[in-house]
Amino acid sequence: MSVQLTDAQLLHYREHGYLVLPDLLSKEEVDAFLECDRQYGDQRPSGLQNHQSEAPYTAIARHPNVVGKIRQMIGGSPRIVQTMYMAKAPAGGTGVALHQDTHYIRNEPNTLMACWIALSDTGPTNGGLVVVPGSHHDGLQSAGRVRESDQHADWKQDYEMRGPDGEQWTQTMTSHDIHTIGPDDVEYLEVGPGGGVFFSSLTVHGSYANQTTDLPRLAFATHYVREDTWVYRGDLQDLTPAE
Ligand SMILES: O=C(O)CCC(=O)C(=O)O
Repeated sequence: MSVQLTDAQLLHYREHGYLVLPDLLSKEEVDAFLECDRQYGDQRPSGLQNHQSEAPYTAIARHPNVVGKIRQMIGGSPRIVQTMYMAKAPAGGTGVALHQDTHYIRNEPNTLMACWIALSDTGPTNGGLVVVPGSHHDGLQSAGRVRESDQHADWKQDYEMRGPDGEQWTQTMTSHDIHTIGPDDVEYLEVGPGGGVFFSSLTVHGSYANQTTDLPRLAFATHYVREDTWVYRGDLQDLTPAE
């Protein structure tokens, strides 16, 4: 049975665009995921929809402590769009530059949101999550290319897109960086193992390089849309009910 969000927590999410909560996963659940990941070894599954076939991914993406809250925030029945396990190595493992998820995953109506869960201690020194509070109120912001390649992954990739009326096209996407945001606008979050951050797809967020010599930054993110949403990316159109 999941614990529901209080009115104050929902209000915080709506006003600031994110909400940090401890203990979404127990220590045993965190350890179980990491043990399965160790067993994958160099066969760790790639791709963005491992929740469809890999039990450890499904267990987090459909966890009742997460999904009950997503249902409240999203205002209806949630569908899983993608899952990502992100293990950022010490001594320079790079992060994701400041962005809004709607940039990468166009969807209509825009109901996309995320639950990002720490699987290790995470914070400013090892490349923990950063958010820009209140940024979701400003709509989709214009973005440029990555500025600091020692901090952030820089990539370019073609995606097949498909609209609701059957129209198809190829869209080239690059890693974004929102240049209008300065260091003082960014809030560095400290989240311990099992704790999580819920954030909307218009909330500017990202992470920096892991500057520690010995503290990997481990995190698992699931992105959800409400059931009435069209996702344009062809590789993400197979949506999985979250409950
Ligand atoms: O954890 C990170 O480095 C970035 C995560 C992120 O951008 C996301 O989950 O949408």
